[in-house]
Amino acid sequence: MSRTDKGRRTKSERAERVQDWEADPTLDPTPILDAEREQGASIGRFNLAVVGGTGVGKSSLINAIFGKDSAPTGVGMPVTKGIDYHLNPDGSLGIWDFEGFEAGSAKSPEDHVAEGLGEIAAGPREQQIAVVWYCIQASSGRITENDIRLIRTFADKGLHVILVLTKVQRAKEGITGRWAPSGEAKQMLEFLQDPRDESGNLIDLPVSGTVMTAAVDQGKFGGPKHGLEDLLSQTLETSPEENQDALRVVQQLSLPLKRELAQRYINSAAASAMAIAATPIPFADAVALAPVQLTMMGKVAAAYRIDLKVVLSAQALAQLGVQYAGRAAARSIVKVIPGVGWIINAAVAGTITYVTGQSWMRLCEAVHTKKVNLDDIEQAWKDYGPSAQQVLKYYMKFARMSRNNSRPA
Ligand SMILES: Nc1nc2c(ncn2[C@@H]2O[C@H](COP(=O)(O)OP(=O)(O)OP(=O)(O)O)[C@@H](O)[C@H]2O)c(=O)[nH]1
Ligand SMILES: [Mg+2]
Repeated sequence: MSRTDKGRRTKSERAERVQDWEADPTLDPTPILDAEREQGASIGRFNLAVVGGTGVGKSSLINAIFGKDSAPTGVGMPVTKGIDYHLNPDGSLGIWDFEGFEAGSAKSPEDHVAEGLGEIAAGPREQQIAVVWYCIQASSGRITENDIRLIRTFADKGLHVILVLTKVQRAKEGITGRWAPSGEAKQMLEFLQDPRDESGNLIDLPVSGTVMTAAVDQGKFGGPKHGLEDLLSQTLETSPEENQDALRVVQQLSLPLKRELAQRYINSAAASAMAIAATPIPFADAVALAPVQLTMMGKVAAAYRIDLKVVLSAQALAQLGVQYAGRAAARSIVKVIPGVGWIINAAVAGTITYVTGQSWMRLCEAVHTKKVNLDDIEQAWKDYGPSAQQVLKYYMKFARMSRNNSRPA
């Protein structure tokens, strides 16, 4: 009985307090935009070199992994004869297109490539190649000596080469029901497993990996498209660490890869929030957490390549800041946590920041996949905001974590 009374009283008390905090003129949402811009700039550009004969399916692969607006079309910036550099519209992807030279000209293809690579290496830092896709159409059945020399040329310059077999046809195996390469692709695979020249000597083929792909469905005799996730994950593993986040951002094929990055920003924001509230802060000062949360939100948006200035009006952006960060968010969450009262300690600060980040990440994902229009932020927050269950779950986690942190070593 007294318990119910107490609960009711607290609830109405809370309702009164909430009124004062509804309008929060001190909350400035610009850190979101700043963080988004800075993050975009610090992550930088991913540069991919693509080598392969005309029509082998290079553009189709690029489209499949980086989205429709990314493949080289029209004229790029010719850097050296036969080697073009193409940038996507927002400058997050650079593609070095090695295709405009042919065997039989005055200079050998490998001399040509070596010279081009020298020029690229001497060029700006933001244009340096992270990884090379050497594309060969599987139906050719073999790798030519010319291919082998070119692959060695890239490797000699310290670049990692992924051998990409394109238009690989597959058929379902009778017994296992698994898809396996068929026709010439099968022959090619057998060759690659033990590459030998005509006299039976092992061929030195300095590649970091081989991927079998089909960028489009190939009907009855070739099966559905395949190998794209594999190409993406090998590209990520093969790229220098300093380029990996740029790839996570610019690729459009895998949500988990973006989530990995966003989750890292959320974890580090939650840790900062816990540090801010290591000495508990009064609830009325919850706005002290806003910059951490808004910065986190800007970074997460950048991971999904959402240009908030484009998708949101100034008013919606301001509303977003209030909705997700500072006291309004703290209020909606603290209501759910039992017995914390009106003090924000490390566990509460960590929980608030973490669940806000998770909700925002899910919302960004929905915008990225075009399921949601961010301009309708109020409705979106209703659908994607944290549930009471989630808040409780993470509060337990953060409470445990902060107890462990405060325990003497
Ligand atoms: N069967 C099949 N066709 C494909 C595949 N990938 C691409 N194609 C087709 O092959 C043709 C050439 O593909 P592109 O992606 O334009 O090849 P590219 O290497 O960029 O060609 P260039 O830029 O002209 O050198 C197009 O008609 C594609 O639809 C595949 O995996 N299987
Ligand atoms: Mg092309």
